[in-house]
Amino acid sequence: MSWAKEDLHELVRTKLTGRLFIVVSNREPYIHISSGGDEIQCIVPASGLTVALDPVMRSCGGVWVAHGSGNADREVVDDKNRVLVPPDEPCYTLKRVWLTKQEEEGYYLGFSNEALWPLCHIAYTPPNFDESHWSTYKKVNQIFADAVLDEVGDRQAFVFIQDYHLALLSRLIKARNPQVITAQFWHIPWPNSEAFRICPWGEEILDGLLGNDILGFHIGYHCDNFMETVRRLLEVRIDRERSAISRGGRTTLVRPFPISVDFDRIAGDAAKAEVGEEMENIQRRWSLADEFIGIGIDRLDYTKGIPHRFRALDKLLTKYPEYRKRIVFFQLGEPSRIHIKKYKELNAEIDDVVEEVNWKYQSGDWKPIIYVREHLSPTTLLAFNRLAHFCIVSSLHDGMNLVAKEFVSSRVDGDGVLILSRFTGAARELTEALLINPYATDDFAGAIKDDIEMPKEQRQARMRKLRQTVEQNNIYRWAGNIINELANFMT
Ligand code: GDG
Repeated sequence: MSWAKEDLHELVRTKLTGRLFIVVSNREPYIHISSGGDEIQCIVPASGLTVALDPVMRSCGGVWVAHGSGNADREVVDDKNRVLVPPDEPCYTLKRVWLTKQEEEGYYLGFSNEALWPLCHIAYTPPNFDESHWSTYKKVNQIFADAVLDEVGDRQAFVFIQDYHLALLSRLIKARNPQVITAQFWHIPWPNSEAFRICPWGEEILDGLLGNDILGFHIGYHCDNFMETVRRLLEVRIDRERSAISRGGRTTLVRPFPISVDFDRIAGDAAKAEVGEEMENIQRRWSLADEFIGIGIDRLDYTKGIPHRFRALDKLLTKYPEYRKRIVFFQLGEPSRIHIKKYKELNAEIDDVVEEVNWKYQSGDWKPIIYVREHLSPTTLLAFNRLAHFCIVSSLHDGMNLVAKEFVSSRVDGDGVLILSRFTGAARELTEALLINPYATDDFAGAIKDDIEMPKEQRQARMRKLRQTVEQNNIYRWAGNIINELANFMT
């Protein structure tokens, strides 16, 4: 049975009655921006996490606590730093937490993204453990705890914490209000214990996470890695049957909950006339005729394997020159975390490889890679998803990867091929994709060729199965499974 928005709504109504539902994450789902004049624009950031949770919040109502990062964010909130969102259909509250530049630097760029992000993604980028970043991280977790406790007051509440920025939050909330029930979802992989133990504050992080009643990861493998890490680093009792960890009289359930997307909404939006018009605009703007169109859509991050896909395209065009002038690959997406050196280097590397590959094969008006480095509207992204003959997701390591599920959901024509890295959580479910190892450049190039040559019936049969999988395992099932588990703590 597939889950609908209404089913989640009903579940929330029956199981969470009388409780306040709070989501906490670093990134906010809506950012208010002003570019000088009187007009304030509201944009949706490029982040898998916020894209996934917005439909859940639309269905549950409640409060979302997050860092206010837009330059016009303060102008639209009330005296408790709250604003109703989404702008076109206000149905839940966004409560903003303000951080100073120094706090953002130590907690967000520093500890979260220079230490925990590379620590958890085995993508050969060494983590940077800096004592002052860690102390700011602890301080900011306390700021979030204060904001949550302020909202909870003396009500009964479920707090649903998101991700690696807030590893200490549940412990801090419970220290002041042990009645609050907390679940945390870790959106990125959990490494094996050998990799994790290099973190100088590993035990404090594990202790913080064990403040939760439920701790979720995308796949069972990350749950196993977490349990093994805890077993090696802390004195705990592990119940493998129940997948539970007990420590100091408290128990944390560790469970896989593969995240997903709002299949019906994406499919509905993709079929709209404005997407069709945008497809025509794109074809006109880049004078596209009958080339094979490939796309890659990413937050520009070194874990996404972006240079690796360009090398595979390079290899394809060298080995099979007959495809020259017949393929156009669009790399789309916006820069992220650009204040971190590694990300600056990645941007420079991407520019170099694009330039090199284009220079090598360019002929007349044609070049193989078109690189659009900007924030694109959801309509434009849907138009590209629908125009593409193939979509490449070549992450070196990825908790899930929603781009793959968005591509599948938007293919209302039942066609198109997904080329998907084996090292994504999504590869466990989307087995009808062409699965690749992004490091194996020759095989990767071969997969692009196979895709181009795949007979239509086979392409469509694969896409049919992929669509069934995402339709069944949609975002409402993900949220419903977590809420069902949470409800067991209410007795
Ligand atoms: C983390 C985990 C996990 C990209 N460019 C634009 C834009 N995007 C959107 C995509 C997609 C999202 O950003 C990226 O989602 P991912 O899942 O690929 O990746 P992360 O941000 O790394 O997310 C990941 C996820 O959390 C959820 O648990 O799947 O493994 O790393 O939705 O479409 N959106 C817009 N403009 C752009 O230019 N509007």
